[in-house]
Amino acid sequence: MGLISSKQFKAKQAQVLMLGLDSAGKSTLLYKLKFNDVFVTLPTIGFNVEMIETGGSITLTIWDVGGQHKMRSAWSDYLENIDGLVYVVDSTDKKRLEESKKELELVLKNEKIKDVPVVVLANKQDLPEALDAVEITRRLNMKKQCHDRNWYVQPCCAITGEGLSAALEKVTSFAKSCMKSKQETFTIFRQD
Ligand code: G3D
Ligand code: MG
Repeated sequence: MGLISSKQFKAKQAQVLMLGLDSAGKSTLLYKLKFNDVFVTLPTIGFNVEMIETGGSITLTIWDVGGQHKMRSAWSDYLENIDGLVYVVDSTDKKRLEESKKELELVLKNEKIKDVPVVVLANKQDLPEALDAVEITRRLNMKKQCHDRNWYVQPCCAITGEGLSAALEKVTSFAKSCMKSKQETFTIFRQD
């Protein structure tokens, strides 16, 4: 028997994990999504979590986990039973894009999130030096890294909210199909 009970499958709650290097804009994004407002953020020690209504049939529980170097070893503790990964990059931070790519690579290697869809948020598009979604896709080597799962790169700005409704739509539709395929696997599992 699997570890996940059938009761959990019935709940219309998707668990979404938000990762990315420190200062990418994760906490700003979370609060913009939740309150449609911009707050002064402090470096996140541990995690923030908010429930976001999508206006549809599911609610997203979004976990924003601190991205400072010392926090990254804890990322794998949050990978259990998630329905979507949101990976945030600061599109202006060209120096750290390689580091960001390596961290994503490490996360994607983890068996716990095999098949889990990924939405990359190419944040800080309000700044003139921001790389566009095509360039972020290339620098993160998304086609290769995510060849075995659903993925999408959405340009956005956490301050103005631009791109966030499209991002939310994508995360929601990916999370729904992830939950559905878990449900199907579980049903087959029970019939055996
Ligand atoms: P983190 O949670 O990923 O560590 P934060 O990142 O949400 O704390 O944001 C880090 C800094 O980036 C904050 O500025 C925040 O205001 C800024 N930021 C986040 N998103 C955007 C964006 O889309 N555009 C711009 N221009 N800035 C953004 P401070 O100055 O407080 O460090
Ligand atoms: Mg933070």
